Amino acid sequence: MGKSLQRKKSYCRFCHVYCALEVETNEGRVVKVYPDPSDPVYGGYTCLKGRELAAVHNHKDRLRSSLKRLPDGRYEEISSEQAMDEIAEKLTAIIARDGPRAVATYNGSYAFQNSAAVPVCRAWHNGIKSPSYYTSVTIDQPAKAISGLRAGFWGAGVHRFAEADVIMLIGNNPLVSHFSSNGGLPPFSPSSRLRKAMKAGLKVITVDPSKTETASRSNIHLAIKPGEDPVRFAGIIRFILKEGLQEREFCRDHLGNLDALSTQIKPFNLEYVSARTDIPVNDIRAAALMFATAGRGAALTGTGPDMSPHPNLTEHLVVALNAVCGRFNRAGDLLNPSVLGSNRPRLAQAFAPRPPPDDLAKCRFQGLTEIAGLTAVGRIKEMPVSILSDEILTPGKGQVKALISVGGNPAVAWPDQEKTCRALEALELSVSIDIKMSATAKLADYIIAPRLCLERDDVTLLVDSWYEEPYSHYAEALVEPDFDVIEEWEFFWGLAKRMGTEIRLPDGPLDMENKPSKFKVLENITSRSKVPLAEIRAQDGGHVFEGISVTASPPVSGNERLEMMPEGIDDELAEVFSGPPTSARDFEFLLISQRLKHVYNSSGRDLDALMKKGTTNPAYLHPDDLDHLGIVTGDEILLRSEHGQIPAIVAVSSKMKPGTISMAHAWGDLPGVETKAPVREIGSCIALLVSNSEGLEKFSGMPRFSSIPVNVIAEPGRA
Ligand SMILES: Nc1nc2c(c(=O)[nH]1)N[C@H]1C(S)=C(S)[C@@H](COP(=O)(O)OP(=O)(O)OC[C@H]3O[C@@H](n4cnc5c(=O)[nH]c(N)nc54)[C@H](O)[C@@H]3O)O[C@H]1N2
Ligand SMILES: Nc1nc2c(c(=O)[nH]1)N[C@H]1C(S)=C(S)[C@@H](COP(=O)(O)OP(=O)(O)OC[C@H]3O[C@@H](n4cnc5c(=O)[nH]c(N)nc54)[C@H](O)[C@@H]3O)O[C@H]1N2
Ligand code: SF4
Ligand SMILES: [Mo]
Repeated sequence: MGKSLQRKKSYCRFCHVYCALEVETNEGRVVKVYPDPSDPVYGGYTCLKGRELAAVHNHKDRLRSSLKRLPDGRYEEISSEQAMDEIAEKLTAIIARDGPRAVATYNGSYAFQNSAAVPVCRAWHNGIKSPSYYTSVTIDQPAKAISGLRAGFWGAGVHRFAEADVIMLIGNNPLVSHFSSNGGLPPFSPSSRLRKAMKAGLKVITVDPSKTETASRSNIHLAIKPGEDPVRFAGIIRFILKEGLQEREFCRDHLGNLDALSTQIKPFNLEYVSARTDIPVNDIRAAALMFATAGRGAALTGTGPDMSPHPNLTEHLVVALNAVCGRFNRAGDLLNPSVLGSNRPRLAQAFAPRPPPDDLAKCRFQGLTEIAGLTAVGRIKEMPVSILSDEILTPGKGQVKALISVGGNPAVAWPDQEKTCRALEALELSVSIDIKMSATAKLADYIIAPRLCLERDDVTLLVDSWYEEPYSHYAEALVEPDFDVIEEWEFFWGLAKRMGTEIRLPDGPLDMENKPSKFKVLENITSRSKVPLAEIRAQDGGHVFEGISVTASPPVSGNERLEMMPEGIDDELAEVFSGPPTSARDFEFLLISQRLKHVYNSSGRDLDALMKKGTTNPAYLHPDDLDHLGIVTGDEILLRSEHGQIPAIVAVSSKMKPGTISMAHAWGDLPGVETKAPVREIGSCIALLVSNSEGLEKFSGMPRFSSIPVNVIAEPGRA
């Protein structure tokens, strides 16, 4: 970390995609970032957000010291050591009085960008023996984990993109979001990757109410009515079975109760599906044929259907569709190498669902429990976020009294914003680890100022299993801040040391006397990796480790089956067949969730270059809907759901499906601020439209963040 102008390799952590960069530093300061064209996977790809990384580091509003809120509401700077002393003391007292369950942590999107934060937080939590461990996963796509717990999973996973003849992307827009599920478009330089694959013959089917960037490039785009994915899946599976297009041998050997599923989806004929989904029969048939007659390639979802009604059913039907078409890797098939993953064989066999662990913590609301068990993507063990505000607000045994939010912004991201904010204020102790005074930080007792990505070591752990190449990148800290900021994991290590608890990682407990280096912590976390971490660190930038190749292993047991008809699926199918909920019929529009290129959830809104792309989260509507409502681009409207109402600024888009409105989430500010600051300048918060008690999904508590029935009030002044 020298004092003069230097240019070194690193990677971006503005989002979860970790594009390779070259970073110019001077006098311990980040000056500018450049794409790294020599990187073997990213090939010089970056997006507009990543190119602002220097501005993020040098931002005038960035917290350069931790803060403590005083009784009169003012903030006072506090050293991180002093903050940890005080917080540890308070937590110890709360645990002594109310038990460990009263202490909760919430890992938001930026906890996941620090490769040590989530594992160390989880281990800290285990150390204090509190089940109140929460992450944004349960307000994202928890249905993917739930489907694995109910149907079981295939050990070697679905076919990957590299060899696919077809992919079906449902409510996933990787060209903007850079998000991919297994089998999807690897989001590393996704546009050119897609172009190359399509040139080589890949067929792409997209299912999205909106003609997204990805949909525009696909062979078939099904502009589905939001929320009707389970109907379309049921119809497609029925069609495939009726036409005999399934992979019979695979179905016979590996699927359980396919007949029962087949009987239950009988009513979903193509005409019915077309009427419900608003997709022409011929298009549904063409997509089903294109998918089923291809040799390889998977169907997969993004957030769209997983935030709409019946996500668990949708995800179950995704598994069923891939299973019926035999789109799982067999012994000898190439798998993503996962350099940081272990050498454990990936078995080409079904793993039947296991009974849930008998020590699941019970939530106090909605009959929910801890979500725990083994899924295709690993073990899950956490509590559902959607009802955490009730766990905080409702007195009684098990009440949550302290919350540490790590790189998250509950005040704009959790459902029912008004209740969330009441809960955050009601906490006896609220800590937020955040780079700025976010909406959530404004309600915290302590705001811990963290190191930013170019100030810390990290390795590409989060997306390790998404790389098709044996690639990994270890980035060392490039600048050393001359102010008091700490990493998220250091904060938990500091608390554990003071509280006398342990932090046990895969390779054993951390030294609690002398703080280990980040490298040592990461070495512990990745102790079973295929390449030693030191070797990855020794490379100059991202590196493909030639010679590492992983294939699916032969089955050990042929007796286990994927369960096609787990308990409850029949009722869910019957409920779906009975039509949309009656309440939805009182509303004219369905509001869907969609990501914007220039922000990452609530991040990016303080960066001038990004805000040139827009300072609000517009409500996108089809031109016909504008005509019908008598409104034009730039007008201010009100959106009213069963739960609440928000202002919004109209933007016309012929890509929208008529009757559908799209808006990005996590905009706006605290509810009080929103009424004062103009929606054109700060946007508005969809969480005000979403309930955390009505319509929660079974098992996960997932709220309805998409397909929200709303009405438009075109002249708010007169409302
Ligand atoms: N209505 C609606 N609600 C939704 C969704 C939706 O589609 N619609 N999507 C859901 C989904 S998928 C998710 S993942 C959640 C997201 O929920 P959250 O993760 O809770 O929300 P973010 O806005 O991503 O919060 C990130 C916070 O981290 C801070 N931050 C930025 N950089 C750093 C850093 O380097 N270190 C630390 N410690 N903090 C940093 C930011 O300032 C910000 O306050 O929202 C969910 N909520
Ligand atoms: N630039 C940027 N990138 C991001 C984020 C961001 O805020 N900005 N957020 C990050 C996060 S937290 C996540 S979880 C990922 C999410 O990654 P994605 O899931 O790819 O997110 P989106 O781009 O919103 O794509 C979701 C799509 O679902 C469609 N959709 C909505 N409702 C329905 C429905 O009922 N059925 C169907 N079939 N489609 C529907 C929407 O029109 C939208 O195109 O993105 C991550 N990447
Ligand atoms: S896609 Fe953009 S924000 Fe995400 S890592 Fe790459 S450059 Fe950074
Ligand atoms: Mo997310």
